[in-house]
Amino acid sequence: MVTVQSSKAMDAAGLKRLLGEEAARLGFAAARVTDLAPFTTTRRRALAAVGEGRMAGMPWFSPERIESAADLRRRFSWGRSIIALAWPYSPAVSPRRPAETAPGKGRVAAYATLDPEYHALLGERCDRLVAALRATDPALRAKRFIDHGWAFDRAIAERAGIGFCGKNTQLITRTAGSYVLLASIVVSAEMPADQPSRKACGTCRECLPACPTGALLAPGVIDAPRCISYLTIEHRGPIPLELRPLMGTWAFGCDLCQEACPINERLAPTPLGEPPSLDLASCLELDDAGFERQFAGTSIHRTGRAGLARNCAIALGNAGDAAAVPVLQRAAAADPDPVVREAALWALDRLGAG
Ligand code: B12
Ligand code: SF4
Ligand code: SF4
Repeated sequence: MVTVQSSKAMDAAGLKRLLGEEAARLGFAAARVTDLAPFTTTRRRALAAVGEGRMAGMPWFSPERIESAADLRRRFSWGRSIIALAWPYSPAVSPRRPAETAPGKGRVAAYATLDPEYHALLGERCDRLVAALRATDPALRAKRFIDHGWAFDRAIAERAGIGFCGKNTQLITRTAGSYVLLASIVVSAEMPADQPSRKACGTCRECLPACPTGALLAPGVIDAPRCISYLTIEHRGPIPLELRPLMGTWAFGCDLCQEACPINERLAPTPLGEPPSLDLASCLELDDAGFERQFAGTSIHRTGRAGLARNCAIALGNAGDAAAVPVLQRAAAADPDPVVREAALWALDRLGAG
């Protein structure tokens, strides 16, 4: 009896070793394991966020999803372990040295430079990881989650000890700071669970005032409808007038609360040579076919043509460069989407050319 138990324990430990080796070989920055116990604190926080309107505009982030994500055993009764994975990416700039964009350019979140875009990239790597584990046990069952809200990726990573959640709500790792994307895989194999990280932000609060829209209401608490990432990527329709001047030249996503973080100064991967950017005028003038040609298969595709054009019009208004007046006038008169026409009119007004 004793022999059987210890050999089982060795199998679990061996599988976990294989997981670590394969994940590193595939390029993950970290791979750790937690169990399927419910995420009661995150469930409470997520329900409060929805109830208090801090997730407004994302109806897919529903109480049904929250309940399912909070207790993955409900849908995956065969699950015995959750694998938490982090994929590193390069920041735009050396952290804490804010990126300057050239005239006419709009800023783009650094994760959007991953090619292929990260859902496809991480999906393929997760499948290869599962295939390696399955080679030891063809009956192994697995279900992967990448970002879609049916699993709490940050809470899983936090409990598995991949890092801790900072005051900017980002999961901060030892290997790549907060410049990681997360994936989670429920598997039917038993593996020893890792311990959560004991690190925390301490007395630092630098990210809170770095947020230009005041979306970080308090440590760990975000008002998503005020976040530039939400406004430029998820939000459909006109952007609230009072937030537009605060968005600067961000055309897709926002990295400011990561760029402000001193932990990233030490731990983030080597920055990209140049901050990723878009040519605002040419993106404002794209038609549907041009948008598809330029952005199909990239993260930026998520905005749709009109969403990106709206963002570019607002960024041109905020950039304060009168050279943008002609392109804004053309968009205000002729863009097929009323939201883009209105954003262009707003930008012209802001440039004093309305
Ligand atoms: C909805 C969503 C958004 C929304 C809302 C963000 C939010 N913080 O909830 C919007 C559109 C604003 C957004 C923006 C971004 N997102 Co997003 N998003 C998600 C998504 C789909 C769900 C997040 C969720 O469940 N939120 C609900 C709350 C309760 O959960 P949470 O933030 O994960 O909660 C942790 C902390 O906030 C903290 N916490 C929560 N409440 C409180 C309260 C107190 C008092 C305390 C102390 C702590 C605390 O504890 C939780 C973990 O235990 C996840 C993918 C996923 N399925 O998990 C990606 C995800 C969180 N996003 C991600 C990224 C990269 C971003 C952006 C950086 C993109 C960009 N560059 O533009 C920005 C960052 C903005 C920010 N500061 O968070 C990554 C995060 C990677 C990381 N290192 O953390 C994820 C995990 C996607 C992925 N699979 O990689 N996102
Ligand atoms: S991503 Fe930008 S807008 Fe959103 S919370 Fe961070 S700094 Fe604020
Ligand atoms: S800037 Fe400071 S408070 Fe904010 S996440 Fe980084 S360490 Fe934490």
